[in-house]
Amino acid sequence: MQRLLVRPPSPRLAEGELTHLDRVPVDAELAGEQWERYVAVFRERGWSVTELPAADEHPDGVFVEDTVVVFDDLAVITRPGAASRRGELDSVRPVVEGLGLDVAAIEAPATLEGGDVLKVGRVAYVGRSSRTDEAGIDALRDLLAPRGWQVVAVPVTKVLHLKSAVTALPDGTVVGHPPLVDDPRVFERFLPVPEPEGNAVVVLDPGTVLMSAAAPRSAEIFRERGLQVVTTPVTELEKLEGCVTCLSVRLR
Ligand code: CIR
Repeated sequence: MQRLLVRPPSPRLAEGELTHLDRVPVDAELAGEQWERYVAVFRERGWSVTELPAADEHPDGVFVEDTVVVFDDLAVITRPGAASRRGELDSVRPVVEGLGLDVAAIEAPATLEGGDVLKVGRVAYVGRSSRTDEAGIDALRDLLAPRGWQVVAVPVTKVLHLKSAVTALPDGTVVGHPPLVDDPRVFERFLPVPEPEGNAVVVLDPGTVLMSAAAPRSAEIFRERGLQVVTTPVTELEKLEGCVTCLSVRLR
């Protein structure tokens, strides 16, 4: 069964962390509507949705992808590099344990955020970013090597997370907007897209991807490759350096 983990946006979303973008006004009500529409895309396709308890005191709590990464039956609770985000973990662990997964954690002082982890086949590309450090990458490698995963560290200096720069299509082709990608040559296959919001795709099924409504030319490129493309507006989340991937954890 396909399961989605999400958390509703906090009314304090506008106070979330910003690293590469300037703060602009955020419409919290519109953010809530956009989040509902995002979740509905999955529900309509038969995904089971597990809602984490609201954590309104954590402005960035909606970006749940950063707090847990799942590899087969193993859930790795992360340790965010942003100290303001560590309190989000308290409500993640019990929910993940309730799903019957093995649970491991990145331990202090190492840091790792899920937005830095891009899975392509049995390879986990991990961004060495302002949020994920070498110790976090090593800890993930120690957890994953016995389970047949390869961990490949890649530099991230131009955006917040690795997945703010690149994600992968169902066939494993990595897509990204070149000005935001440190080194596209680390990926076996790389497809450039013309819009910054076009780099973020969520695989809904082997023939369908979900992406931001803000990247119509990138969507057209994916359609020309034979993919169905579902788009949804996430403007208010993009203002906080979020995107379609970071709003959920997908369990398949
Ligand atoms: C942060 O800076 O932590 C949030 N404002 C945005 C997190 C986005 N997460 C992601 O791309 N995985």
